[in-house]
Amino acid sequence: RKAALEFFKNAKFGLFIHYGLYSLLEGVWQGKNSKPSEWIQHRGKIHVKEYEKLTSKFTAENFDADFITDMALEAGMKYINLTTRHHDSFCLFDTLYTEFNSVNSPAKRDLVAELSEQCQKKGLALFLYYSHGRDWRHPHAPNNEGWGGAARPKYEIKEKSYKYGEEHNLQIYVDFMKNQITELLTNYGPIAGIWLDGIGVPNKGKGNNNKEMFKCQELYDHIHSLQPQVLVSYKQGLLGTEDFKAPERHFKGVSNVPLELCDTLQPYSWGYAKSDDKGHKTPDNVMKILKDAEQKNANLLLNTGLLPDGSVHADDIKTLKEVGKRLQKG
Ligand code: FUL
Repeated sequence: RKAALEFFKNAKFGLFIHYGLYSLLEGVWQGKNSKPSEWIQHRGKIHVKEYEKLTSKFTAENFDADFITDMALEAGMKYINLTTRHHDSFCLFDTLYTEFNSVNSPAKRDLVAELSEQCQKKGLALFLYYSHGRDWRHPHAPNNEGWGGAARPKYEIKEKSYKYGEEHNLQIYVDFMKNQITELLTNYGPIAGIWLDGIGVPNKGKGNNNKEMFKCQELYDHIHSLQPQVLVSYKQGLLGTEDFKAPERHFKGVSNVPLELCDTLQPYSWGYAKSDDKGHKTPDNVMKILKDAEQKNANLLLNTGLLPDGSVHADDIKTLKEVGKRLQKG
């Protein structure tokens, strides 16, 4: 992992991609904007069966890994991080553990496979975002009771597909996540990093200790046993044994491990949002954020929210090209 860490410390700039079923709604549900847009199932209190209907519209016809990787290289980026499975639980890869995935949609495509192939071909490192703990579909994922109230959407009518009380068995969910992470580290060639985005903070009041309940250290060891070079992060650093920290945009302080800040080209959301259409970040904005990151000795993971059809927003393409030019000039 030493070489991987060296690479990461010098990488400086990576592309974050948010894409999933939520992208199809463009941040709007029943006339209301969801902030952020990728939280629309939660914000709009869309029940599991209703949300699932979006699968039939997931065609991803303009998702083009060749184009995306070229764009990242042109922008001077060294790596890409894709949301393989966000909080809504929809997977952009082929998996034995749920039918709720892109291969099973009209797209019939494994987007992780397509991206990994292009990354390998072009020498870009591939990081995989995986929502760890926050899951709005799996029956045994953390419920609001016991996990601070924001784990699941706050439905007015109880979601029937979730398990509650004695029937709820977190271990089933922990095993499910481990199995999927095993798939991600087995089927897609060399992976540079796993970016676990989770509930993270142990819920003091209720006595639930996520670190232990999610068996995080066991998972990290398992990841490293499958691919030793994989860099593991868990947002702010849950256990302190993560290889790097990824605390989002407004980080203050110092870190004892390599740091990665992430920000989004849209004004607010990570997933594509129509209401964010005006005001995407400009090359000037990005250059400033890059400079800030550099001053903090951090990489910048800059996000684009793909449009419903999987294509990149025109403003973001333009901005990234211009940033690449400016970086080359130095
Ligand atoms: C957060 C998520 O809840 C957001 O939706 C987004 O993915 C951001 C990068 O991380 O924790």
